[in-house]
Amino acid sequence: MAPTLYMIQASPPVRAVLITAKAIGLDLNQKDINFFQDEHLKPHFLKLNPQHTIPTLEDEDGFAVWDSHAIMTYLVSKYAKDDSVYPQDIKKRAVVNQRLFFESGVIFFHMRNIARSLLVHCQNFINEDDRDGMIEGFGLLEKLLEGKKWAAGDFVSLADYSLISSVGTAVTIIPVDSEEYPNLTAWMKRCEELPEYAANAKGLKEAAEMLKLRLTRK
Ligand SMILES: N[C@@H](CCC(=O)N[C@@H](CS)C(=O)NCC(=O)O)C(=O)O
Repeated sequence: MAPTLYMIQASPPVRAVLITAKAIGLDLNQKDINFFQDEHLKPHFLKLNPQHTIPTLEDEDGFAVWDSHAIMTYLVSKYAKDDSVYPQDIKKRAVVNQRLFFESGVIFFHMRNIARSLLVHCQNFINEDDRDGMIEGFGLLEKLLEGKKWAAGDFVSLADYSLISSVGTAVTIIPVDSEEYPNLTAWMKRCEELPEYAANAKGLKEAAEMLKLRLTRK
């Protein structure tokens, strides 16, 4: 039976998992969680994931795991035909992992703060600290990409899937100048051309529309 992914399309970490599943040719049973009705806080969901975050994955025998990075590495380890997007080679894997933790601790940290302030607290502006933090994150990624085609080097990996889901969302409201960030801009374009990127498109559009709508509210 296909693993079940509890999700909403607009969420960047959900989209990172969807890109991964598409890349490895895995069908997921996609189950929408209604945030606006607090479905993630209902007992049946809390039993699966007491941290009440999406994405959450449920696989056979009631096995549950959450956090997109943990889900992505689990799915590849269990279901992928080869290790290309998450190499067994210890050093290559260490670099992929570093980028995944960078996404989690730096880029998504700021993206989540921004999304919360706009969508949960109904602000119509981005807090200066969050904007500065995100811009600093863009700058670090620009440096990480120096001389590299992909986030972890010369191969497409889970690092690209994770980073493009949140960076691609962030730039819809904090645009980056291609002259100031040439590596970042070229990398985003390369990611958009990957066939598996299609799994990101619908949710990205939804997220961008929601965020921009809040920013234009009086
Ligand atoms: N680091 C986590 C972040 C997950 C996360 O914060 N998801 C948000 C939606 S984008 C969420 O579930 N928020 C609801 C909550 O925290 O109660 C991941 O990569 O999965």
